Amino acid sequence: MSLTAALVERAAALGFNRLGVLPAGPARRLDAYLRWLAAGMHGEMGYLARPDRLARRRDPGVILPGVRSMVVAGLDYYTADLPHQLAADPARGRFSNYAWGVDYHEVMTPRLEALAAWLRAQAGGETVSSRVYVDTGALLERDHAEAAGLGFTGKNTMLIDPRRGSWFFLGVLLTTLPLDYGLPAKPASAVSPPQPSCGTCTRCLAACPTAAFPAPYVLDARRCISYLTIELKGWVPRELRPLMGNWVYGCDVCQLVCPFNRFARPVGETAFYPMDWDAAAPPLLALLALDEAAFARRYAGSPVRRIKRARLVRNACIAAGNWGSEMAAPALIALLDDGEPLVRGHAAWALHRIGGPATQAALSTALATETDNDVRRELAGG
Ligand code: B12
Ligand code: SF4
Ligand code: SF4
Repeated sequence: MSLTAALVERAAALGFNRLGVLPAGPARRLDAYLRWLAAGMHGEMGYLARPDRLARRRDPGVILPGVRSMVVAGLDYYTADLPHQLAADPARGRFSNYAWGVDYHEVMTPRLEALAAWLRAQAGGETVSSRVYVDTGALLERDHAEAAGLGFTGKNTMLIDPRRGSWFFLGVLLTTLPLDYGLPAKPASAVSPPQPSCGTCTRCLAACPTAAFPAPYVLDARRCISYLTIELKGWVPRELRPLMGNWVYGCDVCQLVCPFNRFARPVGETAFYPMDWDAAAPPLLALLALDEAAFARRYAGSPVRRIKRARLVRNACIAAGNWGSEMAAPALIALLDDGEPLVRGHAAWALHRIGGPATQAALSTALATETDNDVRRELAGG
């Protein structure tokens, strides 16, 4: 058996659902990436535009001198559909599927490292260097994954496996070893419409709650709920808050509507299953009541811990404002005294949405003592 065929078997034994191998080189659609950056669509994710990172995206040899091959692995995470009555319940906050269980970085990275160690061991006495990345590398993972034959790029910018949909993570292993390349990387000019493709479908573009797609295959991250709830550290633009519904961590709408995801099968990987439905869509009142200790306990090992308590409660305040129920008012009024201005300000916004004499009185009382100008603006409703 060739080394590459054995590698594919080894990856499957480690639990990966798909694997592709290609010669190391720049991403084929680097131009699209540069246009995206030039338009500012990366928002505050400044690391994506750093010149040293761009140099790496142009040439993976900057990341790993002497790199010959890229191994791209996919790991499925679809477990189940959230029952409709929970998904549509505005009293609950929704978490994106990928955050229902254990942090995928912690599941995938050790497996990629094990794959790299196995490859090194196969090389006999030869010195082999390698690097593994899940998300964090200066690499356009979806572009390389498409070139490696793992799927096609959808109009929602997701990499889609035509047989199983898009509910899978990607990871990349760079190695100085030469391998057999079943699907050689093609120059950008050769990327005529990939087969299969979205065809005439435009469901994701129409369904996006914040109209984040200025064109097919282009996502303006600044409008994407995933960016707003996870990556954006500060104030969520006021005009977007009403459009965010009850999403409090990520968003799955452009995948949920995609017909290719009808083919998704629940994974055997237990790490990605939610403990219970409250892990996927907890009551907003429970999220609003989280203090630092409860947050740390509840989200240990979950990707959610990355955004820390203040950002999650900020997101829950927005969802509570969209719920608009007086039932949320006492918890939101209590948050007007929170230590974090971000939380106080978004709680004030939610209380304005709820309205009523009691909330008005609480907002006026808080305004009398509030010193932070951003929070004062929210309390005043301006
Ligand atoms: C920054 C980032 C984000 C940003 C920006 C997303 C975006 N679409 O650009 C935000 C925070 C919004 C985000 C959201 C999500 N992300 Co994200 N994200 C990343 C990250 C770190 C970089 C992506 C990037 O460089 N974007 C810049 C754009 C320009 O590049 P691109 O997305 O690859 O877009 C390509 C296409 O648009 C294509 N293209 C352009 N024009 C044309 C024209 C045609 C005809 C065609 C065919 C293609 C095409 O070329 C572009 C360049 O390759 C990657 C990990 C990585 N290192 O690659 C994960 C990654 C893309 N994210 C991932 C996931 C799971 C998500 C979410 C589903 C999470 C969630 N549920 O909230 C959402 C999905 C939103 C969406 N529809 O993309 C997975 C995707 C797996 C997959 N099967 O595709 C990745 C690969 C992480 C991982 N390791 O698994 N993400
Ligand atoms: S993840 Fe949600 S907000 Fe972001 S592009 Fe998809 S549908 Fe729009
Ligand atoms: S919903 Fe339709 S247009 Fe969007 S990615 Fe899926 S197939 Fe393509």
